Amino acid sequence: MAADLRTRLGHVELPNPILTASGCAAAGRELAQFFDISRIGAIVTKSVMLAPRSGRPTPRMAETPSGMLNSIGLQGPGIDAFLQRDLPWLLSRGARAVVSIAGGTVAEYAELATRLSDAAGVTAIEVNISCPNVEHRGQVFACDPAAAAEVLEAVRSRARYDIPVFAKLSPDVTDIVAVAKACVSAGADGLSLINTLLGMVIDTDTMRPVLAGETGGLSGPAIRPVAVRCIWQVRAALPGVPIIGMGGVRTGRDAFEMILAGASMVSVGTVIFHDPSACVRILRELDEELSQRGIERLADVVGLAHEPRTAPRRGLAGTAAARRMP
Ligand code: RRO
Repeated sequence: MAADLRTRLGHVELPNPILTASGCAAAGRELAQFFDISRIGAIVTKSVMLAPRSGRPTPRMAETPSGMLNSIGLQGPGIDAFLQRDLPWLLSRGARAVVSIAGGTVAEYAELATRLSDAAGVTAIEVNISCPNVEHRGQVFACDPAAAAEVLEAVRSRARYDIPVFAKLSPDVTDIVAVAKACVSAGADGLSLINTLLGMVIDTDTMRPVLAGETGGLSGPAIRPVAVRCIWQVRAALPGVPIIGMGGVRTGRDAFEMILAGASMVSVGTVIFHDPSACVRILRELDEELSQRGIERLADVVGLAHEPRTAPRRGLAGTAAARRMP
């Protein structure tokens, strides 16, 4: 690697900023046949709940222009099986594990945080308060700043002090900055931006919704500009708060765009379904994007797009990043 890609997940240092996106690689096992999963910054697991859950009925995936809809409905093995089987396996592979958690109540999130804190080897907790595929919108805690804060406060107070806690937010709100501020005030160490957008497809032959669950979460390149906008707005309002950016990243250049907007880590999701080794490819491409521009350290360009446009468009001369360079 030519550039220094180290980054910080709260107070934890990662060797590089490329992570999997929750829900797109289960607990990492499927990806291990394609690449060494310890090479990327971390595996972010599918959101785990207290109890095993079979999820929504099928069909639960639909292709859309430049994206896809999913209506999985939080399928998973539950925390006991995760702790007995999946976490030890991830650790045995030398991977860093960011564990995504989801619950139907504040108490469930708190219990999950306790269980994960009792286990060894959890790098961070991503608190998924924004799953679109739940029975009631009232369960989407990320749609209300006060509800979001309640969950984050409960998790932060139960999670071991050395485990960073990130809140995963929904773009389906009028003011994502208000939700972000509420989560950070409640103790979140960082923010994951963004979950999928609520969408729907109707089959014009059957004249019925394609998904059995009717609505689903829209992901893929179609949502990348929405993600970049959310990262930008939150970075502008909360410049010191680490952001994991995600939403339609397919290439190293896409990841670089999110970094310029303010993300210091980037999760890769939907592209994994047709390119299972996308994470390592994107890592290599990001390194090339930085090297081609003479950028030696990733940390120097996080949020760079917020600086006034005084510099040549390519390169760092005249920017704060350049002034920090030796
Ligand atoms: O399981 C899902 O249906 C799901 C979740 Br938990 C989520 O956070 N986002 C999404 O698009 N699907």
